Amino acid sequence: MTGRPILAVLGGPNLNLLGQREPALYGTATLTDLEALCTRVADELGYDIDFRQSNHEGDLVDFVHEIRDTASGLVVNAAAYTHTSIALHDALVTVAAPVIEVHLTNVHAREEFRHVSYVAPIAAAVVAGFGAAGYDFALRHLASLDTHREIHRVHP
Ligand code: CA2
Repeated sequence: MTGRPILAVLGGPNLNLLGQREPALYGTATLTDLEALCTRVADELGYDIDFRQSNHEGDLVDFVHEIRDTASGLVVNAAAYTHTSIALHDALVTVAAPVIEVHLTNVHAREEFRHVSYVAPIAAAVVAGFGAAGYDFALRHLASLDTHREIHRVHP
């Protein structure tokens, strides 16, 4: 492999509004802040980040296809599509690397329709309710699951 291995982060609909609306629920960090956090953590762990967000279900499916054979791990916050998308579920099944489902909020303490997840059955772990810190935890866990990690690392 040339260059550093990649951890992918996928965000679903309305996450582009982070920091602009509903700060009491979703916090004050913007999507750009979240990307910066993920980039910093991944860099510390010896990875590059491929960070994407889309409001469109098919785009999310296409992104999963793009990274399914190349990423060393995937963090996915599919937002509302978590609770509805069989198409995204079917795409995530094909990802070779571990997938971690992340939610900023504790979806289990919210409306009942948010208790259902089509992502969770294929996820190695689920993180909910830790805000932006959940992305930090998820990336570190993905790195710990990466059996090629010692080969990737340039510095001990
Ligand atoms: O808690 C999470 O991370 C969610 O995935 C966020 C989704 C929601 O549909 C899920 O049930 C749980 C919502 C995405 C963010 O939507 C915003 C709406 C307005 C302002 C800021 C963000």
